[in-house]
Amino acid sequence: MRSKDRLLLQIGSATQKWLNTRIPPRKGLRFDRNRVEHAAPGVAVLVNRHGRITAGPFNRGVFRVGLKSVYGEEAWSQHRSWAVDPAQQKPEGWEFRTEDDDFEFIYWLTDGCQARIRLDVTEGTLSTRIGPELLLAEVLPPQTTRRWLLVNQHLPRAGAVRVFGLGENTPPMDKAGQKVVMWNTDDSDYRIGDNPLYKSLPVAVFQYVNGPAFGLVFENPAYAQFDFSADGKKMRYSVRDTELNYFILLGPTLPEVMGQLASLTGKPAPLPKWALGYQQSRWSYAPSGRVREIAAGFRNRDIPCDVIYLDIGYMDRYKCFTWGEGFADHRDLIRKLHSQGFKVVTILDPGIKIEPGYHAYDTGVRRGAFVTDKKGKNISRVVWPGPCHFPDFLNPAVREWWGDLVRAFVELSGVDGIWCDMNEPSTFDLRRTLPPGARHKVAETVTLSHERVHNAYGLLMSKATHDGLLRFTPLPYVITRATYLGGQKYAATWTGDNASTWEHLRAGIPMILNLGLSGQPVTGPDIGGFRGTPSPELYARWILQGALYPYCRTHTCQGTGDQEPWSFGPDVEATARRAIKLRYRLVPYLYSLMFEAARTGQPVMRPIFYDAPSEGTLRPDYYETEFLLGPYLLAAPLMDPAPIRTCHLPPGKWYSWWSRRERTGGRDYETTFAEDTDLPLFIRENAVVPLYPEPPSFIPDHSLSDLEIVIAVEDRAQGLVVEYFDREALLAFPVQAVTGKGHIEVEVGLIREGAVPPAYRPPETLHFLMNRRIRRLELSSFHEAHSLAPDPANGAWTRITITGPAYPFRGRFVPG
Ligand code: MIG
Repeated sequence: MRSKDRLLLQIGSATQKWLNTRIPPRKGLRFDRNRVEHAAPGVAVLVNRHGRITAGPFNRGVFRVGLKSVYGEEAWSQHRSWAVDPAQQKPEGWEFRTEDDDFEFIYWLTDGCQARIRLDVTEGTLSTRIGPELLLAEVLPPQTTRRWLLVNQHLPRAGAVRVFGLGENTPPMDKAGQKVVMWNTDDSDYRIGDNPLYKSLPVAVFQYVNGPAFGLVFENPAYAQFDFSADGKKMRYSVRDTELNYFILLGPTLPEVMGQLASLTGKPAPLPKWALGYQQSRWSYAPSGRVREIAAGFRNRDIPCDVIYLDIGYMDRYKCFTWGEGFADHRDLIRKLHSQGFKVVTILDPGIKIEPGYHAYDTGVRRGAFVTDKKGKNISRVVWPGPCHFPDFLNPAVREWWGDLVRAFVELSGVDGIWCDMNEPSTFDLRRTLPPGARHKVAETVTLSHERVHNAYGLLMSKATHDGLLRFTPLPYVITRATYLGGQKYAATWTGDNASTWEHLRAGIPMILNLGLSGQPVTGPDIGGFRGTPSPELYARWILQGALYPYCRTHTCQGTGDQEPWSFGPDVEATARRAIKLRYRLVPYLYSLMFEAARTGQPVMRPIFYDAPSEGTLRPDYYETEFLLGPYLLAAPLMDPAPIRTCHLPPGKWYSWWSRRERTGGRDYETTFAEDTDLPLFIRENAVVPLYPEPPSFIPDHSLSDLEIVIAVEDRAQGLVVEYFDREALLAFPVQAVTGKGHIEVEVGLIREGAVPPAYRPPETLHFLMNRRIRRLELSSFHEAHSLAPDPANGAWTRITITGPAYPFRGRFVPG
């Protein structure tokens, strides 16, 4: 970038910060001297001079606190919650006690410990004990000013604690000592350390070293700020509004915190299986002939790819729901790409060009679909198409209108999914978003100012898009840049305009991990970086680790060099092919992880301390540069051009993916090039990892005839191989291998629920790869044939093939 442009950008973003960021007051009026208005096992309501406190269990392991001051405008909570589904409120499993003047809510945690949340009536403060230990306490009553609510939390429990989550943020991953702002912002030149960015996920996850984990979730879409003390033990949350719901997620482990978060804000939407494939994008592939070339490039070079993105260049002068001159043949283009096994995803921005005669504009004006000023006049701001109006996604009727536009567009063109961009919302002026006083109509007679709902705008654009597609396809595919608490119900996300630098490569893993811990399981950065052109070494390293990201897409800005896997010479092309083929081998495993995310809210990519929060795993040098893919794989990618690094393996036994050599966990290792190749990857003991035996060039929508299952049994290996699922239907194999006296008992069952497409047949042939020398098989279920042979990569492992029907399967593997 030229230095003049850079300077302008810097001035612009400083002005934007000045106009949009707020300094919260240090103190306000205390919500103390309360009177009990209502007290029952489900909820206690306290009132004081300045407002009211509502406290009670939300559901299993989740406690809710509502604060509402008497100041300020109309309450949104009376009308809607955009993040939390009140239908999920089932205060089961809680007991209620009153003692003196105080109330106590009691919950038994899964580890047998008792959690007690005590509400001090007079002070209006809460304290949470786990067993005898005080875990969390409010140091002061909640406070209010005419514009703000303030909550101060203190963690009195001894021991070191780290603070994770908090949505989209650059390293360091641990937010202790930091200020984190929630205000969706299009910072198109973001640096490491900058915040706020595009998304607001006010979820703080506390993890003690060798101790419990718990979470705090703050529900309010206005401007908010978290301030953490250097030791992570004091936290202040300030929100520029006069109402707030916050929630305590009791844990006491990280996987349970994630389950509680999903029960509170919703389960991630199942995505179509092809969303797990490699995706290719640039701003912009145009005209359509260029898109055909790119598609052919993948197939001719034997590099697997599932999705090609069309950025704003496909539109007629950037008008949503139109096709420009270069894409007059778009229906033919999309038909052709489909025939080659590609899916096509097109971008949509919220801004609708002001142009009478343009259908989206005309119908929008007629329906009163746009955000207005106080006088009811549609607000105009410049974005790519020129002056635009902005759909009021807060209004359910407008979401319906937008959903109709999306559905019609997709139906006519054959497009497979929608990419929502610029939905912070972003505008081309100094403020770079809508004015604080703009009005949103949240119900027939109620409007709210933009500044109170700003962070929900992108979420509701993705919801409108998702719901529109849902009328057309059972498994919508939406990816969004801006989102808010609960966004996982509608869309996958990416981390916006990163840069083609080593620093940004290193930010990728921590960003995905914290987004995952904030409830967003399918995310990833632009591989290779958006701003600028990566060096061949940088792209090679990036595609190697990127091949294992939950969301795997290369994308770049306009005006940069080519950024396809083959753009960096034959060596990098070969590396990219190998990396992407590894991903395609892993698709059955990734699909099972997506299922787990959709059912229980577990992130696809997890920090190495996820189920072992030890001193060894809770060191930033390791947890920011390594990751678990689901429960069973650990990657320790090379983060710079050097071919060797040190990594830490959590306790237990591990095997190198490539050499299958055994490693003992709970230790640091040097990865040696020859043994680990350029992507150090490890399998955990007791793993069950399903694979495609041969990587396909795109993900088929049926199962393949063969499936490979890696079983690294120590005493009991368990897993679920998910072949097919959507919202209602499931076809899966539970796999179990248990070591007995002189043999290993192996079982593969079959689960079928709901209407699995009739053409969907489970694989005929199963290949097991087991971490033992196996001499013979004793099979107690019927099969046509079986064979066994030492694994060519490592003779201590055995390959076993069972031919049709491969399930249900039961047998003994006899080692020797
Ligand atoms: O003002 O559509 O983050 O991925 O290529 C820039 C053009 C708008 C920002 C997105 C980026 C996309 C670009 N967009």
